[in-house]
Amino acid sequence: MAKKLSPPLRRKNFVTFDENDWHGVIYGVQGPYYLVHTPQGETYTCKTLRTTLSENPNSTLAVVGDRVRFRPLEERNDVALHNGIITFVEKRRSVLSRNRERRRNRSGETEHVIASNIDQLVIVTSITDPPFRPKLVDRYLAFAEFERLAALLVLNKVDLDAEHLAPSLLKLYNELGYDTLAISAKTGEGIEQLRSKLIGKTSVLSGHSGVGKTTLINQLTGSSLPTGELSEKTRKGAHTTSNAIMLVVSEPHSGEYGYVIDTPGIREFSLEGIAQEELRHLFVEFRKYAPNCTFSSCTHTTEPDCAVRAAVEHGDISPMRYESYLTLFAEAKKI
Ligand SMILES: Nc1nc2c(ncn2[C@@H]2O[C@H](COP(=O)(O)OP(=O)(O)OP(=O)(O)O)[C@@H](O)[C@H]2O)c(=O)[nH]1
Ligand SMILES: [Zn+2]
Repeated sequence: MAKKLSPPLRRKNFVTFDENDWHGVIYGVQGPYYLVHTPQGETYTCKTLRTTLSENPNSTLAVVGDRVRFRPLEERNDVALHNGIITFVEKRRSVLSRNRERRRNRSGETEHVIASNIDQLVIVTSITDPPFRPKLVDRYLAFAEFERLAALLVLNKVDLDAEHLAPSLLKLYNELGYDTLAISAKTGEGIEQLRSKLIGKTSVLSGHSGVGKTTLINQLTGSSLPTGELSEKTRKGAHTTSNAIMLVVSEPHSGEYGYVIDTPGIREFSLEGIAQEELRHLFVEFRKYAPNCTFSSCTHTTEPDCAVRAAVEHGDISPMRYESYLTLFAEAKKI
């Protein structure tokens, strides 16, 4: 028997969480309003109240990606700016936060969360036009390691790969343990495989300008945005406020779906806050060799008898990856 849901509310004051409140996921933030997507594919524009409960103490109350419980308001007319109240925010599995120093701010948060419950980082690159940028890719991968996020490397524009660069790049990153996929957002090659890797998950999209993210998102979402007009508005809003916005990517036959977060602020995240000392642990292929370095504190840059550098010289570690490491190491802060 279907579980009974809370009846819609007449008045929005003094609402407290009820275990029959409805389930939803926040997919966008517009000023004081949260856009909530339900498992049935409906959307509600909700507000939080002082009485809203949270399982995430000292953190941003509600962010994109949050699993929430809410109560719809009885009247759904065009005059009301919102039609639901969030009564409860569930515990976050993971967070992407902007300020790593976690300084206290005026609202008393100890961290400012941009998005939550993320399963994977999708790094979109192009094989050519613009050229593949290994240092940027390795920066994103180090970030994924730091945040303990799974990473998926997408090589776009395979239709332009006259020099057949894709196979060796895919092999390199695959052997490091990262999931990879070659696609063409233009011809549609690999798009369905990518779609299946997004279903049932929340993914954050990253990649520099011109690699084809917008073309790709258009291919993947088609008309599956929760509500076209509203989402278009929030997308524009996101550019000025850096609020995250999630898009729904669905599988038309099965009705299964996943969420993709595409936000300028997240696209440009950096390794700011990651110290040199931490960076050496974020290049996965170093882990096998590092215990054989003479110094346990070896940074694999200038120390004598460095097993990582020896592995680079023997061709066991990619020189391209090692170059990326040196660049990121030079940028990272000493502690
Ligand atoms: N040949 C080819 N061109 C592509 C492909 N994907 C995208 N493009 C083209 O690449 C250019 C940039 O694509 P966009 O989708 O705007 O790239 P973007 O990553 O969203 O760029 P920003 O909006 O600047 O972040 C456009 O001219 C696209 O038509 C592809 O798979 N093959
Ligand atoms: Zn070393």
